[in-house]
Amino acid sequence: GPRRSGPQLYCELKRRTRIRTVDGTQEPFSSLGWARLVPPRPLDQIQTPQYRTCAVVTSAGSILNSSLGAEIDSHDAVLRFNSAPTRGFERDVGNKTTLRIINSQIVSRPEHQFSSSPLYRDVALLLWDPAPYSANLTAWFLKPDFDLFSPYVERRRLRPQQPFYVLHPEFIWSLWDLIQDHTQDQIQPNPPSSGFIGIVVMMSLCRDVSVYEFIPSLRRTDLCHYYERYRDNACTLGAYHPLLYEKLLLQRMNQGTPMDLEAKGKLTLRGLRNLSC
Ligand code: NCC
Repeated sequence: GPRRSGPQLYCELKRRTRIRTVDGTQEPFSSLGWARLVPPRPLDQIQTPQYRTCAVVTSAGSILNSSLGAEIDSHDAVLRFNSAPTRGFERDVGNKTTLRIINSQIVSRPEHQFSSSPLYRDVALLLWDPAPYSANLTAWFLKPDFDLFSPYVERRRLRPQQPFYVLHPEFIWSLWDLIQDHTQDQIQPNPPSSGFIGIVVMMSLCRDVSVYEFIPSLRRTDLCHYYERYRDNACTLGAYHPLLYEKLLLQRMNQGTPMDLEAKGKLTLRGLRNLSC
């Protein structure tokens, strides 16, 4: 699509994406009684009034030795991803976690110990799975990438007080459409990364969003995650996810300084709610 300026991108994002979760009003979920299973409060009203400042902490290896922990924890809310720990890494990543976005591998693969690990307790959880683009919910329910539905139902029954949502495939794919429409290349037909999904969620919930190490700082490394020894450049540039395109798009929306980007890997983004478009 045509190259849009930063302010135009904000308005496009606001116009075209609305956070949506599976709320039990559509089949097959309505017949399964999900209207009573999901949290009564919609995700975009999880906090009233709105969070003021929010931090998004990616899992990139380049956050090691950043000493960003205190700055990250000074935000009202902090979003982390999948199985990324804080324990033992507080100096660099902080220790506050308000929300965690998890993909369907986390709830279905035994090594993540979803039902017993403290990582997934006392935080709001947002779960997603790469549904088919058609977003036929019945087809998705019968054949998800990884089985997310039974662990979700089980956790809702066990801990009804925990805010725990399943992101709607239409929301995920609306983000893919947006990325595709703002690049010249044909991008791979796979959903955006948890990182991109999480950043847009926080832009909807918060007035200001600081994102750490989505765009790599000068500490850039092929170390995939700060909490593992595994090395692969694809973690930063993408293979399955259109990660490079996600990064180029958000870099155009940065309101922060080049210094912050280089030294902290920090993008500063405005929340969408108070934009006048
Ligand atoms: O690696 P992952 O992502 O959990 O990372 C969370 C988000 O941080 C950003 N990131 C991460 C590493 C890096 N070097 N640079 C980055 O920018 C990305 O935005 C990323 O989304 C995912 O998106 O859900 C993903 O999950 C993992 C894996 O499933 C989970 O960690 C659970 O083990 C995927 N890896 C595999 O499936 C092998 C990864 O592709 C995407």
